[in-house]
Amino acid sequence: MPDYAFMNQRLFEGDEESVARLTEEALAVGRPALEVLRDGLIAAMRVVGEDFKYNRIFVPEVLLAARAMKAGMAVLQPLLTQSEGAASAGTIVMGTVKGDLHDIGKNLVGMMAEGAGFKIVDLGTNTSADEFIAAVREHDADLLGMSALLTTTMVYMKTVVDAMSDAGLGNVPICIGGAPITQEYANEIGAAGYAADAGSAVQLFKRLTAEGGEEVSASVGP
Ligand code: B1M
Repeated sequence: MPDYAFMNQRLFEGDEESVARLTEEALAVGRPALEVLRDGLIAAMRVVGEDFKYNRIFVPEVLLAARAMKAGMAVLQPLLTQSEGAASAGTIVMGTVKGDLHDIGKNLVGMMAEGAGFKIVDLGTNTSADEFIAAVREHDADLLGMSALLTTTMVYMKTVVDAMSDAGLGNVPICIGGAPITQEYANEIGAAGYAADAGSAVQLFKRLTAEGGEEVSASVGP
């Protein structure tokens, strides 16, 4: 059994080489990728978030921890994105909204959705409504996914929902997520769905693309 507490500590300290190596070692002894992700990486990031909140650590330390988290995610990526089937489940345009640079959660959602057979068009961070709309049109997307981690940037999701509607793309289901997002907020801004984590986001995407955008939510899985 891998020593996840040790791995958490290395991530907390921003030791990306150790985190990558420990991730590889956990996989090598047969631990499932989702377990390594949940217990080795996400658990540590939760502590980083708490300590950041209470000013026990600051942006430079959080940046290092984020880099270490990404090093672990890079090791897991081939396993998480391994597609379940040959047929494409649909195309999803995804991005973090304007003003927001957080991308770890969005990347995780993208990887797991890719693993479920979706084609992901990742617009990265700081994405404007115009960029979302252009990408949805260009790729004839089946769904638009938005992520926001700040209470100051989540409000931009409504701007995008409204702009999509004004652009005649109101039929494309929009799914939102990120730490401050709730189902109530999704309802309020007219998004088709909300998911609390990457595992439930994939279930939600499957339902939304199959059902053509009914209002649903999900909150199970890693
Ligand atoms: Co920032 N940050 N940060 N930060 N940061 C938070 C979000 C914060 C909650 C920390 C805190 O105070 N406890 C706080 C926001 C407070 C608020 O708005 N109320 C905060 C702040 C204040 C800031 C700055 C303003 C700090 C500053 O400069 N003074 C600044 C803003 C920069 C900007 O964006 N303009 C900032 C900067 C940064 C770093 C750059 C240092 C770094 C980001 C690095 C990166 O992403 N490349 C960072 C980090 C790492 C965090 C915390 C610690 C961790 C976020 C993370 O990666 N979590 C975060 C604390 C927290 O969230 N509690 C914090 C792990 C990830 C797996 O979870 O992203 O929630 P998460 O994703 C989950 C779900 O939310 C969901 O599934 C994912 C996987 O399970 N999900 C979706 C996400 N997107 C989804 C989309 C979907 C569906 C589900 O559908 C499309």
